[in-house]
Amino acid sequence: MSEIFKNIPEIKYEGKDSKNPLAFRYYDANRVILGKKMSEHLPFAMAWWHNLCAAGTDMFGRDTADKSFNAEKGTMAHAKAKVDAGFEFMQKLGIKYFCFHDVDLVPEADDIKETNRRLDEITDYILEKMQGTDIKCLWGTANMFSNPRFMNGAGSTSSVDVYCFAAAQIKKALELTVKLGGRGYVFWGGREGYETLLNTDVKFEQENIAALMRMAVDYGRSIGFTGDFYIEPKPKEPMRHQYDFDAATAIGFLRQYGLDKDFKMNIEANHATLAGHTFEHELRISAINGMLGSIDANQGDYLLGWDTDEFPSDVYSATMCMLEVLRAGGLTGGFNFDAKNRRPSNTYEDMFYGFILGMDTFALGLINAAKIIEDGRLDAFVKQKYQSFESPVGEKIRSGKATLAELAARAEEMGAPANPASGRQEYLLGIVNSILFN
Ligand code: XUL
Ligand code: CO
Repeated sequence: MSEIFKNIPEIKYEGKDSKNPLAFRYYDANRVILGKKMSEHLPFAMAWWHNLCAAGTDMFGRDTADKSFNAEKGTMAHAKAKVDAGFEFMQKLGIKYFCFHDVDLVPEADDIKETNRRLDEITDYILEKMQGTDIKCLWGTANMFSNPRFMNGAGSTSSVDVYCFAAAQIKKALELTVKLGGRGYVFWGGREGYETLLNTDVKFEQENIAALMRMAVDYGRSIGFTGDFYIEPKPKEPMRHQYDFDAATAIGFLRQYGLDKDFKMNIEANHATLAGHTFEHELRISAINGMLGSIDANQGDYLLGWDTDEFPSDVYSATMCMLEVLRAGGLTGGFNFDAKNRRPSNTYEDMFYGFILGMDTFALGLINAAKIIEDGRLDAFVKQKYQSFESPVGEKIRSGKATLAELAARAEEMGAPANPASGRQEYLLGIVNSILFN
């Protein structure tokens, strides 16, 4: 098999002073931080769709990049060329995981039996390529949003036939995920939402989505899938209202339908900001509910109201993310670069620059977050902020033993309480800056 990225060497760590564009300045796989190697803290993944499929087409113009990898697009030869390109790419960067949608792997045929045959063939080929490497699948998923049949949704569709088709795709994608050793299985509800209540029965649709997820869990467990199912929340785009608006909404939904034991969140940075939250807010909400599973590592543009899927470069945001991840004890999933090059960044080198940028940004985030934890001032401040609850009445409240009447009696006896102590936000932000830019 011939090399595809001929001019690109293996990307190595060269340290912060390196001017070599094809080297890491901060991501040093073997460097130990808080007792674990960077590569263990940061299980990075390549998104098949952006990296090997998307070539720059947008609403106003066609492809700018060549992702044919020397094969004719739309053929199985091209599907295999993408596997070759993907493995060469991951190996040159030291990436150990990939994520896929069914239709990223092969061209979809008119007959699902033929599509599934193609999927069997390509995953046999991927398995072959995996041998002798330590590359594995992070998660798989079924694309239930691109084909026109899903215009009214998949689990939320008005057509029972489309619902069955979605079930067939999930069944196959689960089998492939198991075959490729996947850690997780994702539901991103791209079309699971609505444009107007005038034509929508929200309760009916949500019940059907939950039923489909329940069937997916039952089937997954029956074929030996022991990983996590994930919901990837997103508030809007493509739909005006999406049911998995944010982590809190998705967690409430999972609890309502008894799916919370099998599911966790796959939090995407750009989806968080579209929901009007910070990335770290979504991570915190997931973590405190025991549902922080995996991360789609990208970033949005604060000036634009849609999902731009940029490679992460915001070190501050990555630091806040890694603080949440470290405090949660790590991820059972990983960091999937659900990110694409900007349309004019259209060469093979740019594909590597995107990943080098993202990996270095998260390495810096990890280094900084570890320093913030070791410094201890932020944690100490938060602990001390709630200290008044360590009193006898505070402990009674915390252990659920207090009554409203008893607290009211205490308040009446006490008179007006003093204002709580300062929140010291500017002081704390200063600490973060001093640690980041020492
Ligand atoms: C879309 C998105 C998807 C999911 C997988 O915004 O993030 O690519 O990650 O379907
Ligand atoms: Co995503």
